[in-house]
Amino acid sequence: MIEIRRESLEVKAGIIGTGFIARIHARATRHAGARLIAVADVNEEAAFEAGRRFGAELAFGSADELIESGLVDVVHICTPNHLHAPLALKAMEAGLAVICEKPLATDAPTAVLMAERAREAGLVAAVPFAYRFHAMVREARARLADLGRVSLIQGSYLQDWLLKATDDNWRVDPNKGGPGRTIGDIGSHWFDLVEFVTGDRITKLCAQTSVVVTDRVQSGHVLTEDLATVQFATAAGALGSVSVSQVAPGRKNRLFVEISAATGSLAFDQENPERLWLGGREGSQLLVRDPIALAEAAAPYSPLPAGHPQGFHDCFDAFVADAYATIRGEHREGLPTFDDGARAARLTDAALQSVREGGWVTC
Ligand code: SOE
Repeated sequence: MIEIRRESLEVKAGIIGTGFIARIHARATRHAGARLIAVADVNEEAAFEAGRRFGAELAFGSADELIESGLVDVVHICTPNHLHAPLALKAMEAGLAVICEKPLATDAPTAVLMAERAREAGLVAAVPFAYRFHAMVREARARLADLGRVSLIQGSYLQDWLLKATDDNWRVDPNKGGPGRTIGDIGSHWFDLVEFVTGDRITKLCAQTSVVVTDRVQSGHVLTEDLATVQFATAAGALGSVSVSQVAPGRKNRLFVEISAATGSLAFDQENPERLWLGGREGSQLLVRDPIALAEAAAPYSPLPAGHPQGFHDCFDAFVADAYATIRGEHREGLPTFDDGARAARLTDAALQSVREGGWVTC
């Protein structure tokens, strides 16, 4: 018999926040073999209820108590956006690794400062651009490297959960969500994915935004955009465009990216993540996820055998597992860090500047 000494493997995690995404984080901590020590919320009762549901050991009535408890190695920040920066900075001051939801901050300079602090302190600081962890996204990244010069990058990220005037959320309020709602909340995922898969950088963009539901029953007059269209150009000379919307009837969480390169095209659809479209002049095919057919870089993100569909939970679990492996000192390719969070915040700021001033903005 060999004893498995869990203490040496276990990351001790705390979660700040109790909503939908906090639950996803909690599940991923357990999947990664971590100990979920505590959940914190301004409402102690809510922390207690969520803590019980998530399988945590303790509940705190404030984030500060958790950060200062000395009981955790890492905090997951799953609060409304305006609290990301103060809480992440405080946690890093306390020497903790941080996993902070996107957008990292509600403006780019603050996000850059957070990334600097993480680097100076030598702490693991990650942002859940979790869609990077779909096996077929890794496959697209590996294949694109052999397809020659990228000419066109296009797609969309469409949802409908804010379609009606009766739909509401703290994200609608610029004081809590930040000035760029749809761009920061979901456009950030799209931009991150495109820069990750292509290894290229958007260098200038031109954006338009629209508030479609001008007045909402709860939050009243709306100031943040329901949808945006963004045109852009990249350092390597590709052109692109993306539409993002939270008021597109029937679209729930459809992040779609299509990339045309010299000798082939690729298309990934987050709602259909088991397949990758491989476009070719001499014929196109749909590649179905199968660990034995995947690139070396993609196979580790395909834990289930072919025919056993993977999805959102799997990519989120893989993100958290890689973040924890990095905390243990291992290297994981493609972990989205605070630098990537700051990059997405910069693109959001550039899009808003473009709308304000009209025309192209370098970024
Ligand atoms: C709501 O738009 C939301 O939950 C985003 O905040 C997430 O980042 C995205 O993954 C799904 O949609």
